[in-house]
Amino acid sequence: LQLMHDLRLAIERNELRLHYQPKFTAPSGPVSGFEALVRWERPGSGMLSPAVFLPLAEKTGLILPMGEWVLNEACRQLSEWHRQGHQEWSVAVNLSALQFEQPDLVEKVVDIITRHQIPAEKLTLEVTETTAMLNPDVSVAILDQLTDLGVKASIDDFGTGYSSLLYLKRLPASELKIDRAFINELTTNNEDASIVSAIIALGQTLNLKVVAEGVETVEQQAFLSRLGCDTLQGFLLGRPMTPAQIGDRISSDW
Ligand code: G
Ligand code: G
Ligand code: NA
Ligand code: MN
Repeated sequence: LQLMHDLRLAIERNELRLHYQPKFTAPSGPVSGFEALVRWERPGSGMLSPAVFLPLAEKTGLILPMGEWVLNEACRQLSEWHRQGHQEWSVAVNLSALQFEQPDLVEKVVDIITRHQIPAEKLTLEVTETTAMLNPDVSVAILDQLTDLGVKASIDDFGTGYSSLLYLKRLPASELKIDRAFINELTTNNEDASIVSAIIALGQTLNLKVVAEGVETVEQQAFLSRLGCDTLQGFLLGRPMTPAQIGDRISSDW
């Protein structure tokens, strides 16, 4: 309960932070963009992971103001990177189910990309497969509106939900993100290898870019690239980091 009280104040007290994890064009770059991942710098508790506070934020509805803060801050950061010359970079923001179905989502997105003057196609909204399939007809309608703006949609944690392929075909998404669970043992488990190659083939058939998350070894990197996976993300290539750390990487190896 104290946590809930503090979380309510975290936004106005400016205690939320975004870390950014790079996404690389397979096999080995360049960086195509970053996924924004929220953290809470709670006084006395250090940097809290979203695993600790997101469930509470969702249950209490605090995810709505928090999610709006995340979207705005990620777009602000992207506009800064664009001004620094990285116009090819995009940013991806995770949306919870409640956020995805809030009636004024599209209005808020328009507002924020206009405020920061970022090209709509440089913003990706990640929704999990489970969220997208909760109310598939509603999801199609929301994604249609976002796609009309030029914003991209990514189906996150793909393979862990219950997708109807009929709906997947109708969903105006531009990206499938293969869940980390299938990447872990990709190079040692034949079943995982088959599933991953089937997802990549499905993505190609449906004209979706395929992203693999949780890439931790060079063997996984090579395997995924050989199968035609478009984008790689994971600790091997880059951990979630602060904008300052990203600045250091730019001047050394990106
Ligand atoms: O960032 P990891 O570093 O710990 O993230 C843990 C989980 O929290 C992941 O499932 C991630 O998708 C989710 N997450 C991180 N940031 C956000 C956010 O801003 N909004 C939502 N809805 N989920 C997020
Ligand atoms: O998919 P989600 O949005 O659920 O993923 C974000 C979470 O994944 C964050 O907690 C991030 O720290 C974690 N993550 C990112 N790359 C890797 C990786 O290579 N290995 C593992 N185990 N976790 C990762
Ligand atoms: Na995600
Ligand atoms: Mn994921």
